[in-house]
Amino acid sequence: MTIIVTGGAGFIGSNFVFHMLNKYPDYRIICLDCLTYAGNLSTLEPVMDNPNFRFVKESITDRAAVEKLFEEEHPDMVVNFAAESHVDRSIENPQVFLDTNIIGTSVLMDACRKYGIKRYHQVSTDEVYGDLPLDRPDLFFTETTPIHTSSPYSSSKAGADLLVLAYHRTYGLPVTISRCSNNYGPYHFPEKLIPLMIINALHDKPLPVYGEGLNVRDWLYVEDHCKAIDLVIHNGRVGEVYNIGGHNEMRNIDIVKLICKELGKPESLITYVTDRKGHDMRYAIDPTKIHNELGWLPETMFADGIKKTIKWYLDNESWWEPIVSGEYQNYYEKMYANR
Ligand code: NAD
Ligand code: TDX
Repeated sequence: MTIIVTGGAGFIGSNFVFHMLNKYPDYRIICLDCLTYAGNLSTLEPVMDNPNFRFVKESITDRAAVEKLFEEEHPDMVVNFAAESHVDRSIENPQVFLDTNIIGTSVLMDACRKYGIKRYHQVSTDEVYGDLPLDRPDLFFTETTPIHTSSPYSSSKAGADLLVLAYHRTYGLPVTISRCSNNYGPYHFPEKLIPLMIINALHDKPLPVYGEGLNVRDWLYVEDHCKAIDLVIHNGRVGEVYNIGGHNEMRNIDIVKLICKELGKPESLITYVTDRKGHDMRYAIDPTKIHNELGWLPETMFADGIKKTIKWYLDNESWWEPIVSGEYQNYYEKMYANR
């Protein structure tokens, strides 16, 4: 089995590469990643010398490069993680989100049509369903909840999902889609809530909470997401969407307070800043379908996962320090200067 994993130098993709190489020693895993600001080759260092692993630095939007890779490797599957993934960046500059997330997806699927594929899997997000009101804790996203996006990021992901389903119906491409809630864990880029708060707290810097911090996210430990995708690509039904989430809803402010407590830092570091434009209030996944059909259940409780994650950031400063001290610093100044 040969699998192209796009975006494998990013947060979830790299965790998925490790999971697959560990679990299937006879699989060949090809990581296709153009290394944007969010891609980090040092993350993949532990597997670079593995004979079953190959890294290819190309963009999923580059048709010629993608076709060349298909000709060389004859993949059985493509699992597409490659994306622009940060909502705040999409509000500043939507264009690259459309290029990568929509056009890139179509380029990959065109290659799958041209060369043949057993499975094309699209890694999508619960954000395509929009948000839920805070006063209706009884409501959850199911696979039939209408697409109703809020940000350029989620709109680009929704556009890609619709294209994937259209390629299935029109061309019979054997596709699956998974829509997951917020992930956390090792190798999470420090522009996202949890790693940003951990690293700021370690530096005794202000902890910028958007609005009142009451927005709710449904957090899933990244390994549980990888296991779910593994099940979907092997046993999921072609043409189907699977929601992935762990009923682990938390308010942002409670997460930030928990991080302060775990690190022994004062809550006085918390600073309320101008809210994100179009900020989604609550995400909450109903994972009944993947549980009933594929037997998936999350294994890591948030209380344990957040401790493991904080410990990972404490133990792996050499991974995040170059990010925080380099170009990302310019981004940080720009995004938070006038908030
Ligand atoms: P990330 O930003 O950490 O990583 C994205 C990776 O894609 C990087 O390695 C980057 O270099 C690569 N990439 C970007 N543009 C590319 C291109 N044109 N060609 C090749 N590679 C390119 O993202 P992540 O958080 O790991 O998310 C991975 C996927 O999972 C995304 O599709 C995202 O929408 C989805 N998702 C993420 C979450 C979450 O909580 N992080 C939740 C649900 C779904
Ligand atoms: O500094 C911050 N302060 C803050 O209050 C940041 C970076 C975020 N927040 C809030 C905004 C959100 O309500 O925390 C919450 C989580 O924010 P992000 O980490 O940016 O994640 P989110 O916008 O929920 O999107 C994430 O989950 C779904 C991923 O980035 C997406 O790629 C995924 O599809």
